[in-house]
Amino acid sequence: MARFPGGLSLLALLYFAQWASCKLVQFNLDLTWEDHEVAGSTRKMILSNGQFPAPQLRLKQGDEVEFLVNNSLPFGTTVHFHGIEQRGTPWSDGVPGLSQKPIAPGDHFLYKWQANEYGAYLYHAHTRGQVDDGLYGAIYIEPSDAVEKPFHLLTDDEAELDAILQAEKDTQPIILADWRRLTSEEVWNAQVASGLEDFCTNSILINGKGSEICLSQDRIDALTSPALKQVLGNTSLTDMACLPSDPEALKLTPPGFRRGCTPHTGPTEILEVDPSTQYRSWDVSSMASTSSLAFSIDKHPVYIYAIDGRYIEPLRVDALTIAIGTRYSILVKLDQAPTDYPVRAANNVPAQIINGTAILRYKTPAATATPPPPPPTTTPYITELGTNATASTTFLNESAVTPFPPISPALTSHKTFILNVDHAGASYRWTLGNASFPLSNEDATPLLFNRTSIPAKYLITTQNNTWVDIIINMTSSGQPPHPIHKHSNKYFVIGAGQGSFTYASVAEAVKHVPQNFNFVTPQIRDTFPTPSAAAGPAWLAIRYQVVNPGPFLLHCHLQLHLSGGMALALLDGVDAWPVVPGEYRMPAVSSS
Ligand SMILES: *[C@@H]1O[C@H](CO)[C@@H](O)[C@H](O)[C@H]1NC(C)=O
Ligand SMILES: *[C@@H]1O[C@H](CO)[C@@H](O)[C@H](O)[C@H]1NC(C)=O
Ligand SMILES: *[C@@H]1O[C@H](CO)[C@@H](O)[C@H](O)[C@H]1NC(C)=O
Ligand SMILES: *[C@@H]1O[C@H](CO)[C@@H](O)[C@H](O)[C@H]1NC(C)=O
Ligand SMILES: *[C@@H]1O[C@H](CO)[C@@H](O)[C@H](O)[C@H]1NC(C)=O
Ligand SMILES: *[C@@H]1O[C@H](CO)[C@@H](O)[C@H](O)[C@H]1NC(C)=O
Ligand SMILES: *[C@@H]1O[C@H](CO)[C@@H](O)[C@H](O)[C@H]1NC(C)=O
Ligand SMILES: *[C@@H]1O[C@H](CO)[C@@H](O)[C@H](O)[C@H]1NC(C)=O
Ligand SMILES: *[C@@H]1O[C@H](CO)[C@@H](O)[C@H](O)[C@H]1NC(C)=O
Ligand SMILES: [Cu+2]
Repeated sequence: MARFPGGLSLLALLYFAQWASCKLVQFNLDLTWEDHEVAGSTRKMILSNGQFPAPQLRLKQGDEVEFLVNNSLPFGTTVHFHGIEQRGTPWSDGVPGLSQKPIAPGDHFLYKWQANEYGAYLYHAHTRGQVDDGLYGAIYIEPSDAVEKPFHLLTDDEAELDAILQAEKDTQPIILADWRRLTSEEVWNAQVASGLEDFCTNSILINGKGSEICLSQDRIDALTSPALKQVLGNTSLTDMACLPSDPEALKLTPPGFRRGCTPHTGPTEILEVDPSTQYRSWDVSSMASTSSLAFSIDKHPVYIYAIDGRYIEPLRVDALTIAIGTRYSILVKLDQAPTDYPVRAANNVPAQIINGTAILRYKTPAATATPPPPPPTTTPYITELGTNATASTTFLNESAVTPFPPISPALTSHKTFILNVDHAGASYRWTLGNASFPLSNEDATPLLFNRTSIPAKYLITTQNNTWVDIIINMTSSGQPPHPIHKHSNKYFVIGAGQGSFTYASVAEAVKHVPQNFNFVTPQIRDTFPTPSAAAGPAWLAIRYQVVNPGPFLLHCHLQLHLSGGMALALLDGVDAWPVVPGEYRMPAVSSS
């Protein structure tokens, strides 16, 4: 097997000689648990082929993938391919208790799937909180030549179109994230001990790079909104600029849990661009644990042309919110003075004030040995709170997104599930539906092999080739937007609203609040944030067609909420349940 620098082992073979474009792509991921420095401080974390973030997987639509995970971690793990449909390969979805047993330490697992769809995806750990320990990387699937592109809606100038097409071909990932000095298990144990939820992090990372910045208490107080000050009463945000908590409970947690900022300087991501190419494309995604990140590049509005790996009618905005698990493919016009520009990511939920920056750097001709000009003092589009910094900043309005081409879902559905979301007993435990999905379900015999190995209250059962409505019903106030991720095929975002969802079905709701629904050009997503339920109840309605029998998880992608139980297993197409190939039966179900 060919070994490339960086430990990436990738071998591409012609799969069938007669299908020149249909290749077999082999990818090896060696996982190790090591001391590594991120954002200026060293902790134990997961490295993938010695790297963080994990190496990018680049494919062409139609490729067959063999992804070998070699687990040298001291604990079991799995890898999930976020947004990949796994059409006909539910055993490769990477969810313990649903599609496989955790890969034991020292063991390996071969995931095999086909890249049916084009666009920007991710892969990440899907066992316990391990995504927060650094196991995530980008996937890009170049569209097949038959896919129609929306760029003629931006320009009809042939040269400019060529530059855009080339930029798309050269697209690169920008993965936003947050990072803690505590490991995911330290966070989990502290939550269990204290009953508190740890929605605070130490730094915001852009492609794995960032610093831990400690603001002065004066600065924190100045940034605290009047509304929040009212709630805080005579207390203030902590030195990590986080909501404070019961001091007695906090004693049961280590420093770094909501308080205990210690400044550390780490590297800054430099995104170098060559202005002679006219355009650059990035797939901006978030693998944050808890932060909701507003994103912008000073002096460079962005043209969003795809979301969650599907084209849209391009939209020009100054800033957008990247919810956890979502991917926004953007074009940036390189028409500014050739110097450095801040790329900003700022948390926009009130639980914590935290941000990070990268640098967009115009490459200057190699011949000129002159030092780069000083960074310009540009006016940011967004503030440290992720809000508009000027009256004219335009933010992406998700309701204005039109898929390209638009697809209408069925106008009626066969089944409706209303899933209530609320706290469950402790502030770190959550419900989705009638129950709070326990982490112990990850140790069950995978549902793929036994559909009753997990109690029915944690499951939804559907028939193949039917249409299903799911209402995420946030029944209490004080909840942030929940980025709802569905495994396997995408769903249509047909409605959303503030207030109580008091209807029995979408059809009934449409009679009362038709303005809250869109059946003509709904977004087609695998991850979409619910409206904020900060001030009171709110709801999100999604509709999907069951086409791929198997057990697939539906969950909030805030890691704390997922570990805290905001998840349900969809037993899709129980009438056409898959027969698992022999190679996946063992050792997947060898124990228990
Ligand atoms: C897995 O990792 C171990 C330890 O690093 C190594 O000995 C083994 O060759 C690796 N296996 C594969 C299939 O890469
Ligand atoms: C802050 O308010 C709490 C209750 O609202 C009160 O018990 C406490 O004494 C106050 N502390 C100070 C320093 O005023
Ligand atoms: C956060 O944003 C402020 C203002 O936009 C900026 O000065 C600061 O450098 C940012 N912090 C980090 C860690 O990038
Ligand atoms: C942000 O936008 C709002 C609504 O358009 C506006 O009222 C506000 O003044 C803007 N903020 C700044 C700092 O300009
Ligand atoms: C968002 O877009 C929708 C649909 O175009 C429009 O009705 C709505 O007014 C927009 N919202 C804002 C805040 O601009
Ligand atoms: C929740 O419980 C109600 C009442 O027993 C039942 O009708 C509903 O189907 C349950 N929901 C789920 C998702 O299991
Ligand atoms: C499936 O799991 C349930 C619950 O653990 C168990 O009672 C049942 O015997 C299992 N079925 C098979 C076929 O193993
Ligand atoms: C949805 O939530 C509202 C509260 O916001 C509640 O009144 C309603 O009963 C819930 N719907 C169901 C089906 O539980
Ligand atoms: C499930 O339904 C889809 C959509 O009709 C169909 O394409 C697929 O073949 C069905 N799967 C099985 C296993 O019957
Ligand atoms: Cu959530």
